[in-house]
Amino acid sequence: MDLDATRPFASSLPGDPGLAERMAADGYLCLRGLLDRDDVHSARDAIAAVLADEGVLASASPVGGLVFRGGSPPDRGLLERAHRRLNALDPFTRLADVPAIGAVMRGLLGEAVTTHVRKICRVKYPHDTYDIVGPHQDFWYVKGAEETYTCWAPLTDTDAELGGLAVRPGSLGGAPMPHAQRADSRFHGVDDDGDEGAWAWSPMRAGDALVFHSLTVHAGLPNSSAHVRLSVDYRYQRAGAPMDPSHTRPHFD
Ligand SMILES: O=C(O)CCC(=O)C(=O)O
Repeated sequence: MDLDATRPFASSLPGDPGLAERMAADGYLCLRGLLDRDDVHSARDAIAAVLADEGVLASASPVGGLVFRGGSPPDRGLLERAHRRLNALDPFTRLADVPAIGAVMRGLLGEAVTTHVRKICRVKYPHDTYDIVGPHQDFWYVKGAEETYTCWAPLTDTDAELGGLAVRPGSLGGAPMPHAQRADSRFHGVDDDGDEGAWAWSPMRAGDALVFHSLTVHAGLPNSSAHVRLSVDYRYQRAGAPMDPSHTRPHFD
């Protein structure tokens, strides 16, 4: 995706009473500064310490810029082991339930909101295009209730090189779309019509968050930097609504 051709995210203010209407129109909210940067940095540091310990970073100092050690991306065994350790990190799991996200979710879903146990720490290695999630709807993966929202937040500032997430505004309102296995990625996705102007993307700062509906088409972007990209995605739905069993267990469980 040519990021120069995309439009910038429209920002929303966390306390705005019109957030639900905005979500209905655009399918996403870009909430600048929603999260406390200290909380985000605590999650980043805890995750980076595990990655440094697993030998993935160039520097044993976790915050040494998250520079990748180079060579091939970690193999599946290391990935699974690392993710099991990441799932147990308190600053990573706690961030999903901070009051700021809770208030946004209650505005969208009503008072009784459930956070999915399956919280995902995305570790995107430089130039590992096979691990890039192309255009897709989360509903295809999440199943359960269509009225599920994802909160995606970078744990470091992101720019065009680091990539981040792009969304296709207004794609909400449609039905679940068919997904097919991509030839060039380990993920399934939807066909994209190639209209880059229909996509939104902007650089983000640690503390910013994107919240989107499970039917909103969005895409992870390639990481062409020398750094590992860290982000989290957490999911929320109405308490009591159907939930796929895979979302009642940790990622890589
Ligand atoms: O972080 C990424 O690269 C992709 C994340 C994503 O697609 C999602 O949270 O649904």
